[in-house]
Amino acid sequence: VTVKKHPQGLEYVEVDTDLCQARIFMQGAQIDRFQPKGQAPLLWVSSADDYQPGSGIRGGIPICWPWFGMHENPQWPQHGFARTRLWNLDAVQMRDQVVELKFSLTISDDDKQYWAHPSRVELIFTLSDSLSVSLVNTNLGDTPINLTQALHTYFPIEDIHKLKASGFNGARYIEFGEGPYPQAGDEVLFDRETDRVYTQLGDCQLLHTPQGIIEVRRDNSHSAVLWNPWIEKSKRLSRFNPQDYLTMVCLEAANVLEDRVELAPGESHTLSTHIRWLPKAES
Ligand code: TA6
Repeated sequence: VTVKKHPQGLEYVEVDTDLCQARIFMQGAQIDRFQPKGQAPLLWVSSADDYQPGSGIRGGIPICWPWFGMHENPQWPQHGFARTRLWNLDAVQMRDQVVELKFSLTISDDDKQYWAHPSRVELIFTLSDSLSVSLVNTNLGDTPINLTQALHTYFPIEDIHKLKASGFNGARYIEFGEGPYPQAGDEVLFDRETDRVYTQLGDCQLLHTPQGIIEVRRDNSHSAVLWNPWIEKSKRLSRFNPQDYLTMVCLEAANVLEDRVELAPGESHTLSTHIRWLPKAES
């Protein structure tokens, strides 16, 4: 585990063990690389990203906190402010080639316009041949805290036309922020812009690619976002190539809508996502 500086100035922690390679930037505590040894990368990053400080990296796992999406105040940044702030690296532990990194964000005075609650927010990465990320909120004040959040994970897939996502049975979803909350089927195929917020969602979804399955599990989350910008929106996105939509999909562990986080004084909440690769059984 070493701390390095990217040519564009951002500092990052590099992990290289017998089990995996990974890279996590101090800005946003944003992981942009995770690759189990001998396997393909499990996170996607756009080659159009210039790693300029001040905006989240287009890929890996940007943190949406302390709100998901647009705030009711349209002047406030989409997906909150945590992903553009410098987080502190508080602890590094390694046991049997498994690395755990703990980051925390201190709310600075100019953030108090957005977030005036005495609280602690931490991000814990557990890196082995799979990837676990936990977002821990603790209410240190004497008034209730109410927030929405997401681990906005970008996954690499070979071809969006061949991707099947499954595990949505029984959930309800809204598309592009509008109702009417249709009941979801188990599987999703992609042939257009997809921007769905699922609620009442089971804790495991699968991304079926020709080479194998990416398994995505969530703890303490009953909501998730499934997103592919498709052709037109791809042209409007920053740090994104027009063809990028063909090889990526976002499946985001979330606490949004009625699944938002409400913390009484002294209470904590941990949102986790667990990502692992299941190779196609050697046929
Ligand atoms: O999670 C889906 C989404 O809300 C999309 O609507 C799109 O805005 C995406 O997030 C990316 O947002 P960003 O602010 O990172 O460009």
